[in-house]
Order: sequence, then structure tokens, then C-alpha cells
Amino acid sequence: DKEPVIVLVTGAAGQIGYALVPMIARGLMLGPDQPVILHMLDIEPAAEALEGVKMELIDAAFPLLKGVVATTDVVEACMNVNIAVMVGGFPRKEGMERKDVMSKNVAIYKAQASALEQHAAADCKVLVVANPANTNALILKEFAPSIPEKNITCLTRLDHNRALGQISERLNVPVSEVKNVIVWGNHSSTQYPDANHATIITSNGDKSVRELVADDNWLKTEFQSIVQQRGAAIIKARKLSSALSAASAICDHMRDWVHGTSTGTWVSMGVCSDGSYGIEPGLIYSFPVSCQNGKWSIVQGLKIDEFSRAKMDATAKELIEEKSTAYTCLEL
Ligand code: NAX
Repeated sequence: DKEPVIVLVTGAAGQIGYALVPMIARGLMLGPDQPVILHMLDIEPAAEALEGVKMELIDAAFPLLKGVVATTDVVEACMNVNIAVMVGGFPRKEGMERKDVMSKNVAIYKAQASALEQHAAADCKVLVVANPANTNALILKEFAPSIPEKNITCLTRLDHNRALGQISERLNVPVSEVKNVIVWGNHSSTQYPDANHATIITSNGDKSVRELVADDNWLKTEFQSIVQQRGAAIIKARKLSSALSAASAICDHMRDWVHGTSTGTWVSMGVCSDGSYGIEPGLIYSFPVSCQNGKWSIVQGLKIDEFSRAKMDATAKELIEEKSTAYTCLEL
């Protein structure tokens, strides 16, 4: 029998947490033969609700679930964790700009960076979900210098999956046959969803999405805005932000990172830039990555046209500004 993997979920009493923990306990993140122990962290006002989630996890009698810790103590939560999914944060309320939530969240991520650095397993893999996701991950990286920077990522897989979904709808093919879209940059409305290298898998080999769509204008306008504004559309329709699709994307991100992507397929992950594609080193930027042996690497050598270049630079510029706002908030 495999040793259980300890998975931390912060903000576990929230709506993504509620959708995510049963997926993890069912093996959708780490595989159907991998036992897990869940560490769930939330804050004092949510302690009772968190206890309720723990009761439901026990009641669901998941065979893979070997233990559940529900706590408001960040040290207990981070103890020996192998995987940390950071969903907890100060919510963006209606009418609030991303910048308004920035100062609250970077302070949280600075504090939780220290707890992870001191108490998590040495090879802990971290995924930051809470917004501003890229900048929270950047702050976590800066304040947990002993965690290898390659182990700190942020979630843009939901945007990636949304892009796959839109291509699938447009071309009327199953989403499982669409691959290699890219989401570049920030998990914000400046993100650049790029279908230039995307393909459809057919029995006669891969076919270019750009050629099949045969409408560059759609790819440059409507496709962009639907993917970028999808979060807002869900809030409008549900009066709540995306939760099941976010939880599913979190499982996809971790599963591909741990178990690898299939040959010839890449996914989008927010990772520390090494200067690839001219992006400022050290920024947490969403790139196309392939994964093998528990490590991601940025897909190299993709041809970037002028339109893409401008979009990729604009979202990088926003991340540089967010970084400087975050540092101002932390009075650094
Ligand atoms: P909720 O407000 O339902 O849940 C957040 C939970 O975090 C709450 O239970 C709250 O008590 C808890 N929390 C607050 N401060 C905390 C702290 N210091 N330590 C631990 N827990 C704390 O939000 P939900 O809809 O679950 O969304 C969670 C986060 O994901 C938000 O920041 C949201 O913006 C972000 N998202 C990011 C996405 C991405 O693709 N990167 C997509 C989905 C989502 O919008």
C-alpha cells in the first residue's frame, strides 16, 4: 500500500473548498490508488462551517481518505504537507477592483509563506488559487526562500480549460479532442488566451485549430473576451463565482504536475519566469508547460507573432505593476 500524501487546502470552508475536498478524497487529484490525508485550514469565523465539512467528509466514507484535520491554526495545517493548495483569501466583493483585495491578500500570503517554509515537507508542491493568484504566489515565493521556486505555482488552468471549452463549442468537437491552447500571463482580464498552436486530434493526425476556425478575427476578439470575462459571466448567472470548474482545474493542475502530461501535449501553469519568451525573470507568469517526473518545464520555441507579442507584454506589464503595488502594501 502507498503511503498517504498529505494535502493542505486553505480556505476549505469556502465554496471552492467545498467542491474540491471531495474530489481530492476520491482520487481525482493524485490518482485512484493514492491514499490522502486532508489538512483543511480556515479562519475563526468559519471554524464551525469547517467542522461541518469535516463531518461530511467522514460521512462520505471515502476509501482513499486516511485522515482529516480541520483547523484554524496555520502551523498545525502546514505540518508535513506534501501538497499545498492555497484557496483561502479575502474575497472580492461586488464592485471591488482587484487592487482593493491586493493589500489584504498579500499580507495573508506573506504570513502563510513562513508557516509553509517552516513546517511543510521539504519537497512540498504549492498551488496558489486565491486572487490575485500570480502576485500572491510571487509573495509566497519571496517570503519562503527555502522552498525551491520551481515548487511554487499559481492556477491558470481554469482559464486554459475555458479556452479548450470555447474551441470545442465553436468547432463542435468533444473537448477531449482539443489540445495545446495557451493562456499567457496574469490570471486577470489581461490574460492572453492563444489558440495559434492549438490542434484538434483526429484519426488522420492533428489539425490546426486556426485553420479549422478559419476566422482569425473571431480568435482575436470574441474568443479572447469570452475566455477573459468568463469568471464575470459565471458570477452574473450564479450570483456566486466559479467553484466546481475551479476545483476541477485545481485537480487537473496538480495531477498533470505530479503524474506528467502526455507526449505532445502541454497545459498552462503560472510559474516562475526564467526569461523564456522575453518575460521578466522572477515574475509568476502563465506559460505553456509540459510535465515529467514531477517537474514542469516551459515549452520552448513556439513562434510568436506580432499580435501575440503585444498581448504577452501587456499582461507582463500588469504583473510588474501588481508586484510593485504588493511591495508598497507590505511597506517594502
Ligand atoms: P470563498 O470566499 O467562498 O472562500 C474563501 C475562504 O477562505 C473562506 O472560507 C474564508 O474564510 C477563507 N479565508 C480567508 N482568509 C483566510 C486565511 N487567512 N487563511 C485561511 N483561510 C482564509 O471564496 P471561493 O469562491 O472559494 O474563492 C477562493 C479564492 O479563489 C478567491 O480568492 C477567488 O478570487 C479565487 N479564484 C481563483 C481562480 C483562479 O483561476 N486562480 C478561479 C476561481 C476563484 O475565483
